Amino acid sequence: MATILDTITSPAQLRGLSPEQLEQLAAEMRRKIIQTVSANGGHLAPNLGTIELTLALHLAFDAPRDQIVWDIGHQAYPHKLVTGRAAKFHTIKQFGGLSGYLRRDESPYDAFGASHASTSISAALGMAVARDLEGKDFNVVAIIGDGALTGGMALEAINNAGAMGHKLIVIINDNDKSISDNVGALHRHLGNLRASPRYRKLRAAAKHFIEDIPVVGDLAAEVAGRTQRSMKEFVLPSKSGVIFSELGFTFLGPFDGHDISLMVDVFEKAKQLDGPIMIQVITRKGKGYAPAEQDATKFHGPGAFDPDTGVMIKKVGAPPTYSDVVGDTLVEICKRDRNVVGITAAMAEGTGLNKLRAKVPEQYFDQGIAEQHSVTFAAGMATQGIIPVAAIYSTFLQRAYDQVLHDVCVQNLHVAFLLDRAGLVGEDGQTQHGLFDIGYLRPMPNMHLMAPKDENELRQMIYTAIYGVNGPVAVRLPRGAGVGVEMEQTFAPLPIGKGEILTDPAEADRADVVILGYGDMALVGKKAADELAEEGIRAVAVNPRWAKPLDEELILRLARGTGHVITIENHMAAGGFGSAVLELLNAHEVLVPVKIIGVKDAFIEHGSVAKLKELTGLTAENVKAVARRMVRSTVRG
Ligand SMILES: Cc1ncc(C[n+]2csc(CCOP(=O)(O)OP(=O)(O)O)c2C)c(N)n1
Repeated sequence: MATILDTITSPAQLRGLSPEQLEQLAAEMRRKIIQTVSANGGHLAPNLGTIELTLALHLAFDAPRDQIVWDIGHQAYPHKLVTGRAAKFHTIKQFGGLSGYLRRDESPYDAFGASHASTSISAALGMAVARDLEGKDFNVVAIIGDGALTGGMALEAINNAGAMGHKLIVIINDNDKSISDNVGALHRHLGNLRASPRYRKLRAAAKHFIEDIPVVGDLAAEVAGRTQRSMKEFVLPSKSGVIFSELGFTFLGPFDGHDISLMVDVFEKAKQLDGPIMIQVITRKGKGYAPAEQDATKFHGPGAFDPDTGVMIKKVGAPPTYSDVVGDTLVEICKRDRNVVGITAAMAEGTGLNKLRAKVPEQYFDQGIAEQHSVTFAAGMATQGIIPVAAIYSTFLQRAYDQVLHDVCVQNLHVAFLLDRAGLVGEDGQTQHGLFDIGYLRPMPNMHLMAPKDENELRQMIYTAIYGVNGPVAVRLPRGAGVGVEMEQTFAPLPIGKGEILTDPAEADRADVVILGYGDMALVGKKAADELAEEGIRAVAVNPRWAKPLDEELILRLARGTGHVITIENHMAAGGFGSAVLELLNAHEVLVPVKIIGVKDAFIEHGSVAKLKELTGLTAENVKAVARRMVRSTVRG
């Protein structure tokens, strides 16, 4: 049977629906999101919480003329569903399909692209100021979660917007959660606003208040006639006691973010007010799907699951993930050494640090979605003799470039970074691939860089980063499961700047080509070398372990001996491991052909990691093809 959702190709159509039809549409959207995410994986709980908010936004505002700016965009599936993308929704996050986030090149309704947190208010303020400069007249609305509000950029933008005074509507989608429980004093403040007796009193007085708010036309009377439930949710714009009011915003709320007509009234009212306006709406993460309501953290961004039971579909017997190894190793080390601490920027589950939170909570710190602060906080701890281990996704550490450089590296402080999700991450696409970290960290003096070939080596590298290095050090690790090797029980620090030969070392100096596969590409290089041997091409495969310092002695020797060098890395070709090798050969005037295999100068789309590796040439097949081309004329034996 055709659904209402099937008929919606533009948000303007929503205005023709009755309140009952809107409720039905919300239910259909919920079903669609649960069905799709249970099959594809994706963000679930955040999207189930924003369905009514989205409908109200598109009823009250006239997108794409009015600019609707979602922070992060992981909660914008409902927005996709009502902006002409319902028919393609089943392709979300799949190769060639819809993005899991918002993109200006995907839809005119996506006013600003994102996936990294806390950008919405800055972007919206920029739009509002541009609008006023050009003498135009449209609304700009930013929707930001209480979690994303912990990011420094959001606070910088509020500071700026409150003083500039331009008309701008900021909606706080307050569900009391980040991925884990939210943290911070501002979060406590929002909680107090929700609970304060002052607001309860104001709710009771809402009727008078609504009549008093100056609005255009007959809206006040119409609003006053609505149900008691809607009425009591209205509260006065506060003049004091609310931090955002003190900073120059008109503050409205809190309101029930699942009450469509109430929110439409509030947004209509906000349209009539001047200057920066902030509206707190309360939503429930996972709304309408019991397993997600009960465990919003688990259902924040699940893989495939059974929609009837909420049970995750897991591969049985899969090796531990690299993040699991981070968590287990840190627990082991922190238990025996009170000087070591783990730091996360709101990514306890993603980085494995939730294990540390559970087992050694006094040596665990969640600083919120605040990578810059987390890094300098770590630097401060390091000045006092603590060894901080900051576990941050490669893509999110991009935020803290200067903090790593200025606060950690210049002062040569011993901070260990564990860069999770380094390399291609797959379905999260463009903005989330960890393809830039070697490039941004390698030029920094004092920095040490490592990447493991497997999960056991990761364990030893974490130990080495903590006890074997005295200064800034970063270990990059890929997304997902390890390769299934045996885990050594004892720790042994790895020598700094020393790689290992993976093929027969006795044959290394007689080889035709050396393949240097960095990190998770080491075993790809080894596979290629083994298969090339069957074709009569002698290749020596090396696991370099370190991108900085390089194993200069080994690389120079093998480059000179073989006369052909191939490097491969799960990273941009520009500025990465291969570039380091080229710089080394250049410095020593070793003029041999070098082929760097890495990601070319483009942002990589979403799709499975395997598919993306194939597309970018990060495969043994490609290494073999390159090796054949390079050494064909010199094959011996
Ligand atoms: C800079 C940055 N760090 C970390 C993340 C990972 N991340 C994605 S969603 C999320 C939680 C956001 O919480 P909130 O804004 O409250 O939205 P909710 O999911 O609760 O709706 C985090 C930490 C990110 N997107 N960007």
